[in-house]
Amino acid sequence: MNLIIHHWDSDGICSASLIAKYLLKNKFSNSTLPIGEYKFDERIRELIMKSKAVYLADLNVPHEVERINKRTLFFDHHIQPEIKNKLVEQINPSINGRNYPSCAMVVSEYLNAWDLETLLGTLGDIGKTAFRIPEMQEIMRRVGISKAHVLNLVELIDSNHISGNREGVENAVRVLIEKDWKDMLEYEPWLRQKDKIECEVERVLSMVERNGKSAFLQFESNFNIISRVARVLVWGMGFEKALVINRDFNGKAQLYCRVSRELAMKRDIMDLIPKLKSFGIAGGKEEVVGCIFHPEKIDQVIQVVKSYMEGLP
Ligand SMILES: [Mn+2]
Repeated sequence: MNLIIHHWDSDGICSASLIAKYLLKNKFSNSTLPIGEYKFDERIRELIMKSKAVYLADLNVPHEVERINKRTLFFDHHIQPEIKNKLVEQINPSINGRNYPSCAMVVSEYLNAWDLETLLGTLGDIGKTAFRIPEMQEIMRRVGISKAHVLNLVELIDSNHISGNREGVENAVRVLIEKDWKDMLEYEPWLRQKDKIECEVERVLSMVERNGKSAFLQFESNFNIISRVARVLVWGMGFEKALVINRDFNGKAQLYCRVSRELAMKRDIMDLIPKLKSFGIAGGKEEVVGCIFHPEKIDQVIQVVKSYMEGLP
């Protein structure tokens, strides 16, 4: 069997669907990684062992790809080193310095197949700016779908990984292949999931501690909603600074810091990243910094970040 391993987000799911339809004529099985973890688990390793060929989509895991011992086609758009494994063909324009907004576009170009999935994957990664790309406008005309419906579909597709539903992510590839977009908009499991996410976001937001223009929020949830919650606090509720912590995201602690655009223009918060790297995996850009770390370090991390935030103008 041909095995597709893909990222859990809309771009990964849509890329997998394009590969399945146009390259594998729907003869495939598919799997995603444990949500939130950029490494293979036992289940993935076993599936690779049983498969004839492997297809990878939108998964920035070059260290894992180096160790695959099957013929592999590796589609991606993340900046990553050239793969040395002779069994792997790497299709990634970033190797030649070309930036692609989505893996779905890399797959579409390679297969010369531009479909609704190309649009849903691209929108998932770069948001509404995708509507400015001429190829995306052409797809919308051909499919006859509105911007609002496209946005809604992406939200439904992403509801799978946001609610931590690995099986849902994997099923979504078949849903995209088998259902027409109007039916997908009414697909019950996705609608229910989206409702649950809304409720969880509401529940969490009710616990915010206000301190002038700063928000501090601690919660426990196995939903991956931390970035969304921080956006609501700053963009929606008008806080200048937000520090959000999920104390137990499937056993790990997540931290997310966001400041308003105005504040970030005066003073970006990127120098917080090296401070957090000693605690776990950290990254970010001008106005947002995130970190994943072991829960026993929570108090220490909060102390560091709180005093950093207080020192901002
Ligand atoms: Mn992507």
